[in-house]
Amino acid sequence: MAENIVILTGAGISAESGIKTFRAADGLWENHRVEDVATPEAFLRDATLVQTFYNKRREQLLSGAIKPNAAHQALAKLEQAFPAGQVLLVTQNIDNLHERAGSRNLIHMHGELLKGRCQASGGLVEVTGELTPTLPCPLCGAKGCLRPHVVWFGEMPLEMERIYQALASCDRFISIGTSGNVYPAAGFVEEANRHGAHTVELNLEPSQRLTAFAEHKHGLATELVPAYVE
Ligand code: BJW
Repeated sequence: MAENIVILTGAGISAESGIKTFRAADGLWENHRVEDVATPEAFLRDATLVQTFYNKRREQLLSGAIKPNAAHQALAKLEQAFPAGQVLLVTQNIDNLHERAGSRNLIHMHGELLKGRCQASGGLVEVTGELTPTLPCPLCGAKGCLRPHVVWFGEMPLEMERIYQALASCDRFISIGTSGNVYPAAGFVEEANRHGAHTVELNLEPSQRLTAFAEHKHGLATELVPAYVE
């Protein structure tokens, strides 16, 4: 098939692997809305609270209980079935389940939980333990300089130029497991439509952006995704 495909994934694809989504009724984190924790202002106000939020999620991801599911695996297989570069996977998720399933042409537009960023140099380091406000940064030596390598509200998501280039030349855009609440990702469907792509939503329930998609199917990612891509 001579097709260029862009796939956008959100928290819903990792839900059946045991990672909570953000906006489900029980998606609150110790009574905080993600909008109140995932901001640079929250980090300035209370770095310990924000670091603890990410430390707990990192610990869960590394616990061994969280594994890629059939939806992650189906997307990795899809990429392998196409010539290199024709399938681009853009994830809003900061977990590492797509790469563990075997996806390689992958952009983490909201960052990665297993990386820390030096606030002085912008350099990245692998993180497999806890970040704390007193931990010395291995890059610059300053205490508490490392922040989670994640994109908070008000910050620019990563690799946007590459994503918009891919959207401009794709034949098919598939959005999986995302509520369509958070921009710029929620606007990718319009961008793909504008360039003539066929647009598809696969989600548990109709998303905020439902009417923008040419096709939509609703149900569990582990059932919908393998059935759609295989
Ligand atoms: C299943 C399932 C199963 C469940 N199977 N499905 C108005 C217009 C445009 C923009 C804005 C605006 N007002 C404000 C903004 C900007 C803001 C924004 O969008 N705010 C909205 C709240 C309105 N956006 C930003 O600030 C972004 N940056 C930006 O715009 O920069 C521009 C800029 C310009 C100039 C200067 C500077 C900047 C940055 C957004 C960063 C988002 N970060 C987070 C946290 C990242 C780290 C972390 O993980 O902690 O990213 S917030 C959180 O939401 C996380 C997610 O990636 C993101 C999206 O959530 P997602 O994945 O959709 O999850 P849910 O829970 O919402 O939905 C899950 C879905 O799955 C549901 O629909 C379920 O039904 C489904 N599901 N189980 C299939 N088994």
